[in-house]
Amino acid sequence: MTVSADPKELLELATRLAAEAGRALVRDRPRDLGVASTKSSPTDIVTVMDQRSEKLIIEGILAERPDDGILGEEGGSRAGTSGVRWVVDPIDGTVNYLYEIPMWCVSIGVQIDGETVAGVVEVPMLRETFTALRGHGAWLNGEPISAHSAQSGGQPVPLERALVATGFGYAAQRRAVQGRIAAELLPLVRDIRRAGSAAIDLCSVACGRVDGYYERGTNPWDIAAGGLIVTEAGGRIGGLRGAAASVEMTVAAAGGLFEALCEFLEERSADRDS
Ligand code: LIP
Repeated sequence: MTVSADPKELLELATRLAAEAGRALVRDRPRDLGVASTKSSPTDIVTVMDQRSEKLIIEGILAERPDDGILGEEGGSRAGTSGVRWVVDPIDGTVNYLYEIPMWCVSIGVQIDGETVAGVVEVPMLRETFTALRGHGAWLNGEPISAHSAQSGGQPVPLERALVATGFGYAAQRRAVQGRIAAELLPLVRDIRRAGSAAIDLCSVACGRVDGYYERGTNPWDIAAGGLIVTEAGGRIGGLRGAAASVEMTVAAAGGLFEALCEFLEERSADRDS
């Protein structure tokens, strides 16, 4: 059952907590930051700052909304009774954060009865805050954004002129397959970019910094906020063969290119690890 929840108020809380976590991640980063633990492989890392960021965000949520549910990347998940669920990636782009590469962010999506209604992606090193409210649009630092690339005058971008972002998993077998697929795509498109954060890649689609994005292996916390930002900026997000975006495959682009990217990936069964 959903108690009264105003998406605008949820977005305001999410944005405030993402900004607070972002400031702490910059201010409190130990100079000797190391790897606190690993997950799916020795290179799938967690730092103490991922854990502190998630703790700060969850404590801030529950202080104001104690009955909400939470899905957190670093284990801070809990069931709720309000119908509102917060989907939290305390640092998306953890490897970039560890190596002091600026392309990392805090991503918070907010769902009511399973539908994402608000999202924020906070990119502290770029001083950029991407937000979206279902049915009301998407913004970068408060200014409206569009997935229709400025470079193409708002026209659909053909595959051969597309700047495409992607990412790779942590398991060697999957990376070998992903590398082969990226190698086949490379001569067919303008170029490829690999930023290291799915949430930032999705925001880049939403504001026309890349024309499309695809990745196999994204988690719900990687794409919850960025997926809403894409659709509210007029883009499309989904999986292959008409499926929803999922860990199997996430594709995002403006119309026209979205279908062409999906066709390329479907022809190569890119949603498999063999
Ligand atoms: C990252 C994803 C990115 C993927 C990276 C990594 P993390 O999430 O956002 O798309 O390519 O390998 O998984 O692990 O930094 O939270």
